[in-house]
Amino acid sequence: MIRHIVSFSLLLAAPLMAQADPATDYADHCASCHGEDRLGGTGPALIPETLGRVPGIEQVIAEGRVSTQMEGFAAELTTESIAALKDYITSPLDHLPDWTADEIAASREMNTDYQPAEKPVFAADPMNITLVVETGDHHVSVLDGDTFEVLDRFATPFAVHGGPKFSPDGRFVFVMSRDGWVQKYDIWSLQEVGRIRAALNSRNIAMSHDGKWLAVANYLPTSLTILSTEDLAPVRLVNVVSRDGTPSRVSAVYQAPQRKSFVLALKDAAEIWEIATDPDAGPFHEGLVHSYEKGMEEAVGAEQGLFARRRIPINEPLDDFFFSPDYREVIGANRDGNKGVVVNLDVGRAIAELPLPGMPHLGSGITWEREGHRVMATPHLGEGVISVIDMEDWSLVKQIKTDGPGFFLRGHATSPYVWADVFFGPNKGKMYVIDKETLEIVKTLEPFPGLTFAHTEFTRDGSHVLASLWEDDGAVVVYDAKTLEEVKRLPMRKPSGKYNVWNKITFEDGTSH
Ligand code: DHE
Repeated sequence: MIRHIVSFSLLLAAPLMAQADPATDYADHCASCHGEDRLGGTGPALIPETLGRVPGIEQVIAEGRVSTQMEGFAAELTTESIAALKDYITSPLDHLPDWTADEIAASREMNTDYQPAEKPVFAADPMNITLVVETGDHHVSVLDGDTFEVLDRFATPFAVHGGPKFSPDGRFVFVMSRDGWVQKYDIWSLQEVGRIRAALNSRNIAMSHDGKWLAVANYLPTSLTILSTEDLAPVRLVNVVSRDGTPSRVSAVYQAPQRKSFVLALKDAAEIWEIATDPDAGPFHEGLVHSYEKGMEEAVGAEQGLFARRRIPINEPLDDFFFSPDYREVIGANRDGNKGVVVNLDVGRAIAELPLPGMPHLGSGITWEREGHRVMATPHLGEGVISVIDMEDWSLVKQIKTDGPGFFLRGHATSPYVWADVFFGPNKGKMYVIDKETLEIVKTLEPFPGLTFAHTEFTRDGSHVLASLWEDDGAVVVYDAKTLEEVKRLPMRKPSGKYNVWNKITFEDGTSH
């Protein structure tokens, strides 16, 4: 009889153990830190928009994350339950969540220990500071650009993405995470000033020409949040809806300093938006209105003053912008990733198309002078090629073949070379040094074959180049920009982007903006 009961209970237990219930597991084990709605709490949001780029999710659920409050659940959850939980948290939400102006304002946390220093608390050149984003454990290292000493290492919100943005004087930096958190850090004082959650899922940030406003481009909700850079207070929440009433995600927002505006790439609408960052000299000042073709005034609307918005209708949604140095023209990539469209922002319409198959990554584009012409170069995310384009007539000068698709490019006015990585595929350890005149690869560096070696940044004077060994036990490798020899290796936790204060605030040609 006893034997009978045991085998009966085993029969019952087998299907029960196989039956994973991720919603209950989520509520029991995850909700207290990550929010009942998966939109984040003390832990990051667990939604595909945030997790899409995070490798090894099942391992993190099972084993936790070192140096964080994320514990492992291998003892409580079966392998099947962990797999089901991973599917659950990487599935899209069944509704579009809101994040109201009040919720944004309530999320603001200012650092009460913050003491603004009167001058930098270090002897290093404050204009030659380079920040290294370490995605391995969500920190930023503050490097002295001359000695490469780490002056500070501060914790950031989870999953920082895009370039941090500096105040025009180079003193403050603003860092954004995919969860919509924006953090303000004082480089002189080496202290965090505060942070605010501008949205639930964001793309990037842009600083206004005068340093007063910071715009945050958002996917969730479909909005642009404008913050005061002074105290991070939200000053405007722009609901992004196309002319036909369709809400649109904002792919990215860009600073257009000469135009005194922000320019927005919209993911779901055939429009480019421009938002004035100056009450008197926005996109609608007299000179520009005169240059509109007949009929364009209607499309422009009558908005005036600070944050006035202008819509520029285009034929199809464009993403991933690159601007001419005078910010009159923007090149965007179409959704199919097979062409670049040049839009003149003054006249408000497309003026040229470029054959750029293989998903050009225009946001990483850089420019330089070559044989009396200004050229721009862009890597392609879908093809092992770098396209070089003449910016006067928008013709294709050359396609430089590489051993795999790359992500980032960097140059410097003082350097005869452009540095280009391979980011995808078996050759992701390769870094090319390309001659700006001949457009030939002059050297291929591969110090860690098979490991990702990507993204470069020059020091202020262009004498050194920093490259990332993009691995958990990674490093920033410093090269002499002339001899192309390695001079130093700094251990870092999965370093991604690096940003030199001077190169960024002076809009150095060789850096993407
Ligand atoms: Fe980025 C910049 C969009 C995936 C690391 N990335 C940018 C910018 C945009 C963008 C619009 C410019 C913002 C700025 O600096 O103001 N990135 C996208 C995508 O659409 C894409 C392809 C898919 C996505 O999931 O968003 C994408 N990006 C990635 C990654 O997978 C990378 C390699 C790792 C990560 O951290 O997510 C990555 N993106 C970066 C970095 C920059 C960046 C390091 C800043 C480069 C710079 O030098 O300025």
